Amino acid sequence: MEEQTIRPIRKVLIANRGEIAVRILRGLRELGMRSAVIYSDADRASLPVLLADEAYRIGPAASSESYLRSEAIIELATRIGADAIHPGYGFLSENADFAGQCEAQGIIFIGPSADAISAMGSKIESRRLMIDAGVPVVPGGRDPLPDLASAEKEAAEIGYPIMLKASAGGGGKGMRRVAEAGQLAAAFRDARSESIAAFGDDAVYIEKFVDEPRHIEIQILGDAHGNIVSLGERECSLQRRNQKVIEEAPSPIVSPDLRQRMGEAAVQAARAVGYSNAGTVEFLLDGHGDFYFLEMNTRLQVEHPVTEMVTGIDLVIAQLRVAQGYALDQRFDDIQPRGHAIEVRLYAEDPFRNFMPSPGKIRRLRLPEGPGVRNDCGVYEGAEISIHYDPMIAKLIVWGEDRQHAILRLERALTELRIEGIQTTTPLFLQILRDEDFRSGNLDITMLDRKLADGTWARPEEAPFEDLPLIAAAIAHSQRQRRTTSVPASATGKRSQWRQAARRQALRGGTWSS
Ligand code: MV4
Repeated sequence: MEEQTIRPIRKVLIANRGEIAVRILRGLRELGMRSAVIYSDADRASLPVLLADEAYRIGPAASSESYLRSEAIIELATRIGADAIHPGYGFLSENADFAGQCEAQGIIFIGPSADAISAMGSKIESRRLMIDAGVPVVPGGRDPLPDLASAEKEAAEIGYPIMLKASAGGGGKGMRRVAEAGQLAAAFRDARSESIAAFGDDAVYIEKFVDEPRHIEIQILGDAHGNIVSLGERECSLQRRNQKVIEEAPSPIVSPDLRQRMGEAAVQAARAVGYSNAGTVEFLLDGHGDFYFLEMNTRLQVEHPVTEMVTGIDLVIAQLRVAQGYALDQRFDDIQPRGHAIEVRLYAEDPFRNFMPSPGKIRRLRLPEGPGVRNDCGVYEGAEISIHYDPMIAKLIVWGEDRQHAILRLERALTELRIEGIQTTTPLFLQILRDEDFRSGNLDITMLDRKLADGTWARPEEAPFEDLPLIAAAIAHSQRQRRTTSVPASATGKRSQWRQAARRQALRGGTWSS
């Protein structure tokens, strides 16, 4: 057996906020490691600050003056004697300079090497690496397009429709679908200027357009000894503007054979950049069952819990172990999913008003419980949701024996959930779960936008409001106190009828019950 050089981690600085900071500190506590968090002024009274062993103010609310202050964060880690920094997702998690600076200062960056982050940060570079490693990529160009003439030539060879993509892109920025040759000139100009504006880089290349694909990603895990394993796929096709809404594992369409092949491709992809720690390889899967490398996310992802639920592996603990130098053991060989997990992301947004942000105070919070239910929640009742950060406040994850059971369980859990004071994406989930296409597993990346645009998923008819009786009682009470009127006896009887009806309705799931 290969000798292991172990660098013990005793204290970790969590350079993040919200639910992922809570998730990470839970893992730390289970391993007996001390947790320290940074917080901005907006997060002084946040849940991670309450739960962590230590908490340090890092700056004002704006991310650029707080969670993105890489130097201040590394200095703090050194000052408080943290052995490692966990970046979570977003913020500094995919910043190669930050990862490099941590290592240069003798602090373990809980993630891959700076070189691996940087190689996967460039789409053109990662595409080239994947082609050389034998990982299938979308048919298209290998180099940035120097001018319109070469774009026209390449596009004609590949065949329309094509996609123009910014090498520095991600999240769809600098991306243009081009249906025919006549549209290329304008699209080329737009993609370039968008990429310059967003990334200070005008490198753009061409891919064949893949029509109505699914987004399927493979969770991988690598150690410091060159071992890399696949933990199976997640189905993430339900998203809107690169914001995922529901994720599940396994994918309803992926067979054991396809899982094996995608897993091997993902491991190849990770191997090509000497990957260690947790990472995700994103693929497009087309209608013929062909899959193509899209990009690699070099961090722990929001949707990691669905993989944890079906594999039984705690990814944060695995991250902490491999970051210390421990090798992946036989437990990680040939992992197969057991049962089915679904995650919904609770955003403080109104899903039926173009996902308008809904900041404010959480006046009431009741989280679902019971068999197979997991809440990864970053807030508490009474907390303020500010406009400064990502609007995702919590994730609800369920596990079931199979997909149908998971759907029923999620419906059950959602009827227990109450969040008041802000709008959330919850009412949308109930509609999705009752959709025939969703239930049959017939998903693609255009589905969410399509069903919102055509009104299939729309604001439901006003349900008999569960709190109506309580409000009526409160009004009656205040009127009694002011000795203006008294409540007639008949109203009391009515009130309890309303309450019973509302309760029944709530238990059945409001007006959407079928
Ligand atoms: C594509 C594509 C179709 N064909 N590339 C969107 C974000 C970026 N990461 C890649 N994206 C896409 N690339 C080709 N050649 C369709 C998308 C796409 C998409 C991909 C994954 C999940 C959701 C999506 C929504 C719209 C478009």
